[in-house]
Amino acid sequence: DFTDLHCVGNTSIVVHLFEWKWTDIEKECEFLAQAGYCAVQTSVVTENKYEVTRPWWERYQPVSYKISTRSGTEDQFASMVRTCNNFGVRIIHDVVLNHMARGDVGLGVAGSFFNGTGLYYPAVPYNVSHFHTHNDCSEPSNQISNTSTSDDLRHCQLLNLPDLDQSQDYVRSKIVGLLDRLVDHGSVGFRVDAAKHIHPADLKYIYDSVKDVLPGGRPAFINEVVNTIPDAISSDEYYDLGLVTEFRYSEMIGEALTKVDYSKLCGVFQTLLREQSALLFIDNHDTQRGRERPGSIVLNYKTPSLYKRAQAFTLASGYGTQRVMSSYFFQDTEAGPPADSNEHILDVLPHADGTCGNGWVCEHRWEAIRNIVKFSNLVKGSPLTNCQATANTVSFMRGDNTLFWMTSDDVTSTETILTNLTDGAYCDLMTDCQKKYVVHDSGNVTLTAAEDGIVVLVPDLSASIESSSVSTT
Ligand code: LM2
Ligand code: CA
Repeated sequence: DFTDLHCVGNTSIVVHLFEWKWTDIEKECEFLAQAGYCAVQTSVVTENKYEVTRPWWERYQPVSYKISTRSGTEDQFASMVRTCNNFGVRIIHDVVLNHMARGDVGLGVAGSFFNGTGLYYPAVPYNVSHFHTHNDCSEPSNQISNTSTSDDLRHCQLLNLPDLDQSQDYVRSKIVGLLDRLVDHGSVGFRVDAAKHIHPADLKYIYDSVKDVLPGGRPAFINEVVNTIPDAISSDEYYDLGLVTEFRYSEMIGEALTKVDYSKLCGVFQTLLREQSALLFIDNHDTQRGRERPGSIVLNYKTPSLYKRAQAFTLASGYGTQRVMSSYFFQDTEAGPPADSNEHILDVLPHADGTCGNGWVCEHRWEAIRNIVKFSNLVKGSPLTNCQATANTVSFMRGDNTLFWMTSDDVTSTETILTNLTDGAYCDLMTDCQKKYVVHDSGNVTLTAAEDGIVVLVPDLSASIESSSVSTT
């Protein structure tokens, strides 16, 4: 089983701290533990090619398997993992196993020499014999295309990047060595970049060979399989290999909320990858920059009110495993993280109001998202029932005594719905239970849109505590 994130307590949600430094993640873990996040997904850990303009995507071009990047040194890395584990927050890493850096002779960010044209990476070491050649790929261009066969999708080059041959024992041993080293540091899992472009049988061999993680049991793997455009590969080929990214969900939720077409929301889960495998997210570092299917709608932090609703619906549903994106502000889709004139990444500066300074968005700290994380943990394992939707409202229950409701309205509007809630006193978790509701006449409740259009009803414990304190004093 490669789906277990080894979450501590009742937590389950992953937060992607995209381009954060190890020292900042280390500082953030106390907050993440309090907020109830299970795990952090970090940016790529291995040494990458240096690009003069310092785009975020340079990190997807590995030069060696040294743990040394713009995010920090191996010592800082080790300290981060240790501290976060002590707070009960797990660490998983983005790893690039499909390819190596492209280009002529150059240096990686930790000083390692490479020759991309000659397929020579002496710091691993890899040489030309460890890569797929044009003979392994039937595309005249040696490049993956939309119409490639499944073998070509795995043997040809993705974006001109030198494609490793993971069927070779030597290549497998280098990759397993890297993953074992990360496990030794205390990491519990990996987001495998471009997993779609690696044969599942090769991944199976590699995953089976990685050692057990420190909490005990197998590491988790999030297999990145883009599934928005049908092609020769099907996501279920990865079901035995851990979690699988569900990119179709990002588009469906983006479209339903943008077009105010809530009526399709109750049926959405039946159309997705099976629950034990599905990894759901509103956006990731690619899709939030519009690197997605032309014409598709994916939300990001730039439309906060839609984004909060999308996140709330997703986390409240509890379907599959969920990942929250945490970004930096960008205009230019190539631009790397906020940095000083020496190209050092700026510190994340958390503010008390749920925002962050120095160019960081910190979606995972937004109050609405924190409240819904609390709800998700509270109802973990409770089935989703009674889903009801109109064109612009949707509601469902989790278990017997909680209700999620959402409206597209930003102004105060009300809706009365019939639920299966027991009559009595409830309060809205989105307002820290300040706002009270009464369920009456066998399950009727009148809901009022708050600022973000989201209401989460839970039993009002203060009502019962007050009445019980009356009887005991
Ligand atoms: C991924 N998943 O499968 C990542 O999520 C995605 O962000 C990566 O692309 C991709 N796979 C390869 O790891 C990014 C970025 C690309 C960029 C690559 C490599 O979206 O634009 O490609 O990283 O750094 C860049 C250039 C591209 C060029 C390539 C090779 O943008 O024009 O291709 O480098 O030099 C000729
Ligand atoms: Ca490949």
